[in-house]
Amino acid sequence: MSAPTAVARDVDASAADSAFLRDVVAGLTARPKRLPPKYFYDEAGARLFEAITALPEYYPTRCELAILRERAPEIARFFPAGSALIEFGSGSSRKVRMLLAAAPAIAAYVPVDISFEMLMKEADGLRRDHPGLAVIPVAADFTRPFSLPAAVAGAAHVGFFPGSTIGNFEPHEAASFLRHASAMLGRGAALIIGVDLVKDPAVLDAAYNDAAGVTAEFNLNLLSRINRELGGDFELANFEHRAFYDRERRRIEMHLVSKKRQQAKVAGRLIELRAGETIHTENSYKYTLESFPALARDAGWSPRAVWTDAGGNFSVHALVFEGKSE
Ligand code: AVJ
Repeated sequence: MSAPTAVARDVDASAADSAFLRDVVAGLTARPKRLPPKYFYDEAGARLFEAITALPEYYPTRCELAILRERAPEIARFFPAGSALIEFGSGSSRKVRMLLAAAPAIAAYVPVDISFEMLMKEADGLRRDHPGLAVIPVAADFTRPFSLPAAVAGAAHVGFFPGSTIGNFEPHEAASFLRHASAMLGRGAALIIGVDLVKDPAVLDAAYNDAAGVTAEFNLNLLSRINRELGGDFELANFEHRAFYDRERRRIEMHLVSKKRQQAKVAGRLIELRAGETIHTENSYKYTLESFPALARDAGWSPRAVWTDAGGNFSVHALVFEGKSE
């Protein structure tokens, strides 16, 4: 397969801008106030997230990388010769590189991400390091249905969704994402997916309340982004980061807490906050080695394998879509 250079750009810049504006206005005028976590990742946010992954308290990235490194040959058995690997929310290509190194049979790599700049940069590097691989980036919001490039229509499809990004979805949204993914990848497809595990709440707490304050900066950057891109006037010093584990819901919640009664303007709209009122910016659901496969099964996938790190902190699952007759 030759390496196409064309890029499918599902989200044009202005459509993406207006979705951001719409979601911000809807979230800040709702009760309780909320903002979707997918907007954390502008350029500054993506950089801050990379810094989070290197923090001593933030175990998920290190644990997942260890699993991928050690288990790549076993994972590679799910990649048929000539298959296309589709990564949802590719960001930096560190993780996929471990799979590509162990699976020379992969013919095409389709990274899907909202950050166009990141996609282009990473694609160049991968083409250089894997001259035989067709790298076909798609700039799209993978939380909504999008179409696969025509160039991989005939290939076997394997999805890759690392990082426990699925933890950002409500369980019912996670199930509908998995159903969309099976419809898009098609009968016989596999999905390799990283899922963070339920564990000692103190460990979870520390991972989202790091001593260096990088997670706080990452959370607050959402308000900076609103200021920059939507002409907001949030005073960052008037907000603080809060993250805690809810044992019943098995999720980390992140909030921005208003330190005092205040007002802010966003796109000409007045937003009022009480002292102590919070903006809920993220949920990060944790699963068990039973609860995630059960969710996947309900969404039509057959769990085939699961790998964890030595400490049992993180899991990587292999699911197969056998495609029941409709
Ligand atoms: C990228 C969604 C997996 O939930 O751990 C890290 C994002 N938020 N620190 C996570 C995040 C705060 C991360 N995910």
